[in-house]
Amino acid sequence: MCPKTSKTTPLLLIAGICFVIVLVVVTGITLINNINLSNIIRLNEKVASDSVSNNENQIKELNYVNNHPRNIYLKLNATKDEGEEGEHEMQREQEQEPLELPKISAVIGETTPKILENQLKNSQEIPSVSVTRAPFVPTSPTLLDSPPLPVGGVKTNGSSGGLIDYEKRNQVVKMMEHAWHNYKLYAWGKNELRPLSQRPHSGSIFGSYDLGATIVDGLDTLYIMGLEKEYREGRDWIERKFSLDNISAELSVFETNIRFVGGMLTLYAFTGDPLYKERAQHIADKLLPAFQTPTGIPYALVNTKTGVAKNYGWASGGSSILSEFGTLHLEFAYLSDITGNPLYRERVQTIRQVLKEIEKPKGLYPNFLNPKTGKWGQLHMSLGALGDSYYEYLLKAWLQSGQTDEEAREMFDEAMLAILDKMVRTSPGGLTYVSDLKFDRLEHKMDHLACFSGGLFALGAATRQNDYTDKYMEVGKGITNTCHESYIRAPTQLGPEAFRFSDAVEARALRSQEKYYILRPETFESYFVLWRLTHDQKYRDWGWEAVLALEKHCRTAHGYCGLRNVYQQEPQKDDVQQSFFLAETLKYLYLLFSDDSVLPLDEWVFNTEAHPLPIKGANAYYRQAPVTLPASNAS
Ligand code: DMJ
Repeated sequence: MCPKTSKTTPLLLIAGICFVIVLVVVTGITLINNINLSNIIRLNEKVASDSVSNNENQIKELNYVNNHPRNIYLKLNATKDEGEEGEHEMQREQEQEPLELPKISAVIGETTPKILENQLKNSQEIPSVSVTRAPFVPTSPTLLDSPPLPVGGVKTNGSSGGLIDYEKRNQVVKMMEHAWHNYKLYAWGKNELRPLSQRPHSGSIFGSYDLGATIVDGLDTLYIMGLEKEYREGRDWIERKFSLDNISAELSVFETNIRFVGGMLTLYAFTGDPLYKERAQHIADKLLPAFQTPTGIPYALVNTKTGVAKNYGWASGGSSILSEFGTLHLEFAYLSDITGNPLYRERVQTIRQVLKEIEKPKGLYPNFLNPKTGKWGQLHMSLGALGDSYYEYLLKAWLQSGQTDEEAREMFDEAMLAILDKMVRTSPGGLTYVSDLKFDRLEHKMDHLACFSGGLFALGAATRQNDYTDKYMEVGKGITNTCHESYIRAPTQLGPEAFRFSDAVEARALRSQEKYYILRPETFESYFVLWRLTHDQKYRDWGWEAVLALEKHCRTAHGYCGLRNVYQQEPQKDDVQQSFFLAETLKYLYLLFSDDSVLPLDEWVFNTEAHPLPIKGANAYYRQAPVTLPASNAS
């Protein structure tokens, strides 16, 4: 027995091991498949359950169609126009431009509209598409008890302003649907989407928590585009899931303000839905501890649970950053007005006073300021990264106030004149650009971020007639043209993160870390503003070139990605669909092909994340509340 047993034992052992290996492999494969599958199923179920909403609430709280700005305009006009004629006008308008909810668009080549398909074949050629006259929509709702319109609103010239380019605008709507549906499928409730890997992206700017950044940032774009079903899903998620209570996230005060507070405020202005006002205040309250500094200049980061705030280690000896603490004014001022609590406005007014009184080297604002000492850090100045939206908010605070905040306009003009003198230059090839300034040395480089300033200069020119008006407009057009050049000098027709000017190159990135494009909106923002102000067809043509380039290079089967190098014919994609692609890029492109009555510039002012806020005294959506709460020193 013994010898027999000893012979068969190794065979049995080998057979046993083989069996176990096969079992492990088969189980593993099954598990992986199940995990992938169950992830998708779970996400779908989550989306579905998050979206289930009680019908009664929907009707009571959303009243989407009735509250849509376009329909309020129509209603107000119908009442104003008396009797049957007004009603017929309203009916005709609705017939001409139905609130169509197109189906999710598929990958290029499957359901791409003919117009786009043809043009993708030859993206240099901009075809002349017949442009239909837009239905008449009054641009100013009845102002009820509001004061009269301030003198000197945004003026437009030209005669083609009332036109919608339906085909191109519809294409932008389809892009929005593609971006949204894929976010919904693979990253619902998370911050952003990774389209290539079909999973969520957790960008560090949102901390490590699931704050639904794409939902909050993109929701007003859905609303403006009339994508009602998607809008409702987002609104329901905010109601059910969005809260900063009981989490210990370290949030960027700036990013949280422009995307989350800004997004909620716009939604409140559009709908009057108290949910958004409550959430905007909830978020802003979590940011308040960051303002507890000796100067009142806030820190960059704040912990939502402990209230502990701090600055970035890399920012010039513990400094706060100009573009961050200087880009809170619009949201905080408006929040005070709709809540009746002056505290928020007081906080940003303190920042304003510090910046007004401090000595400015050569009239310029350095990018870094120490919140403890109130002294400037490194003397680096920029209209791009670290500086940009501070200048934007000076002009826009004045506009938002109905042009009564004269201090803001003065500070804007002083700053822009210094920038014109010390930082704006013309290249040998005749391109206007804004350099960075480091101590006394010009760095002949312009960030993509600074491309918003084309629109900013033009908006400054259009809203006040003074000695600088012509210069502002000339520079605004020049910068916008230069940014367009930075796009068309790249084979992808999309612009790099930064571009340089030297004897050898113009409007071109030189360093590898400057060659990427992350779906940024700034150039299109300037096309939109310049289009509204001049009605020069070239801005729409440039915008359409961009749509074609985005479709060709950035679109994937599961959303939109940035590119690692715009100078390659077939660039690698970065696998991130930024929330600002939905909030800004697609919104500005949509508005570029809309007529002027959609968010007219003398009634709405866009925050730096493209969330439109109403202008006081000029816009019935301002929804000012009576002052009820005393300001408090505590935060
Ligand atoms: C956005 O978050 C805002 O436009 C901000 O002002 C700058 N950066 C991004 C878009 O590029």
